[in-house]
Amino acid sequence: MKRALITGITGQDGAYLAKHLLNEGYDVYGAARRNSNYNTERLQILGIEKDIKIKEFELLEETNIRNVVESVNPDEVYNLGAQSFVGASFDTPLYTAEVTGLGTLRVLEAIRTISPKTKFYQASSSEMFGKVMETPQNEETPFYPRSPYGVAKVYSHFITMNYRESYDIFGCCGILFNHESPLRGNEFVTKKISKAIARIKKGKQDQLVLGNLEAKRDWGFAGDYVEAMHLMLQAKNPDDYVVSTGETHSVREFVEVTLNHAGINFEWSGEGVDTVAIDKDSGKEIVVCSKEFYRPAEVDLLLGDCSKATEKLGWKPKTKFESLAEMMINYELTLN
Ligand code: NAP
Ligand code: F7E
Repeated sequence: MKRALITGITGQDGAYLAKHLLNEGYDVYGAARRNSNYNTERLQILGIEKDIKIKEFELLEETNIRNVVESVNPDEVYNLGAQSFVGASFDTPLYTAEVTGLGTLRVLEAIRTISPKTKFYQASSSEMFGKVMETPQNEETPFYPRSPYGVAKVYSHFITMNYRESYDIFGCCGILFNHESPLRGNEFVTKKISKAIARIKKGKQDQLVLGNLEAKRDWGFAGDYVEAMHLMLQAKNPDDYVVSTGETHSVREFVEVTLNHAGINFEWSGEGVDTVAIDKDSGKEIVVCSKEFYRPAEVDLLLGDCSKATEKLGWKPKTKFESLAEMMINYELTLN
């Protein structure tokens, strides 16, 4: 039985990856921060909480990381732990660099010195492309990050490549484009939209306040993407791969599809920060914009080319944009 250690087990991807690895017959260890409690809500929702062995873990603590790697002695480490919210990284740039950047190095150093045969997956991000140098973006596209988060991920990406080239560590970077699900954190825009629109539909909330509606993202389903993470560590040689859907849609389109699925009759009015969506039945402004949710520097357009992952790993996205939005709003509508 193979042993996997997942950092960030309590996050969206940690939960889906753990479920996938359990299905593949793995012994799964979850590395999690303990505040007063472990936050195992997503593992509970997927019904796998009891199948995961939790290890107390903090990406800022070198000794703790070493102890966890030594005690688990994993065949594979998936480093998903990070301060992953781009917006917050502008307010906490040093903390983000420590966790999302140097945290990766701490894990790699533990592997290099304690268990160099352990395979390592790094959660790289399309945010590294930032102000994109070409479209679509692939593994050869130069990076131009636009946030402290993106910069920290570029560091983690290159340090993983460097440990592969310097010490022969089996390290792979998955350059994953945005991926969403009903388990997405509440602050990310797709979850914020689906949650608020379901509440508006049920009469529990009046308005949804957003930032830049024109930003475009290549949005896929997290459940599909964790399969690519696993496949990367099963390949003969370590390498880096883009994981994406090959479609791009704006935040505005996500709002539109979600309102349509919720059965809300609406029309847009105004431009830029003055844009509003009006409920045609009630005449109320149900979506408005505010500068509060704009970022100091924006990533305007992301569109991935995952042909290398398809060709070399046999991976393909299964869930399209509309089905993803439908899955998310349906989940929210069924909640109380
Ligand atoms: P997420 O839901 O925000 O989960 C992040 C995880 O990291 C949580 O389990 C969190 O634990 C943990 N964590 C945060 N700070 C930590 C620290 N100091 N020490 C140990 N653990 C810490 O993120 P996700 O969407 O699942 O994404 C997984 C990874 O992929 C992240 O590295 C993210 O940056 C990257 N990524 C995500 C996407 C995407 O679209 N989802 C795309 C590309 C790359 P708590 O529960 O204790 O906060
Ligand atoms: O924003 C715009 C915002 O926060 C998407 C992380 O998983 O994917 C994620 O980063 C877009 C941006 O995701 C609001 O300005 C408008 O253009 O959902 P998001 P993100 O920044 O793309 C990458 C690949 C990661 O690696 C990250 O970890 O939506 N937007 N209005 C808004 N965004 C938010 N959050 N809230 C708004 O009100």
